[in-house]
Amino acid sequence: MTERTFSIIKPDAVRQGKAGKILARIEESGFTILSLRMVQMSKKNAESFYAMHRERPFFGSLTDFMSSGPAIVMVLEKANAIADLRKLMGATDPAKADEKTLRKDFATSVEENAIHGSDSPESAATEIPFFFTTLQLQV
Ligand code: FUP
Repeated sequence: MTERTFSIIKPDAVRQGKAGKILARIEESGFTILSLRMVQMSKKNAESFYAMHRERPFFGSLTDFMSSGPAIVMVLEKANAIADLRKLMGATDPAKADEKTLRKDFATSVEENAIHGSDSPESAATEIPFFFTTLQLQV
């Protein structure tokens, strides 16, 4: 069944000029880019996006980082998109990520880890409309 997921190429990867290579790997893995744009989140935007982590010790640092520069937000489509993107991304900590995953190849630390991908259908269903309107998803 075709499925949609939400992804962010994070500010570290955009700053380091890795966005093109990451997008190419995503496309080569069979995802269709349904909608995409560059956005610089405010600290408040990042705090609402990561609200589920607000009690965690890294929340302040994570939201500073996520609002530190432009990111690329996108909606991707393919069969099994949510699980397959998580597989392509690799573990949260790049030191633990498998070979040939995006985080192994492009992330620098557990915080500056290059890419976000929805972790469940429920997350995708809230994350997609956080950034994209229905109109922006009509292709
Ligand atoms: P993931 O789903 O792999 O992005 O990981 P989590 O949802 O567990 O964490 C969300 C983001 O918080 C990670 F992408 C990076 C950040 N984070 C830290 O900065 N430090 C940690 O110890 C864990 C996560």
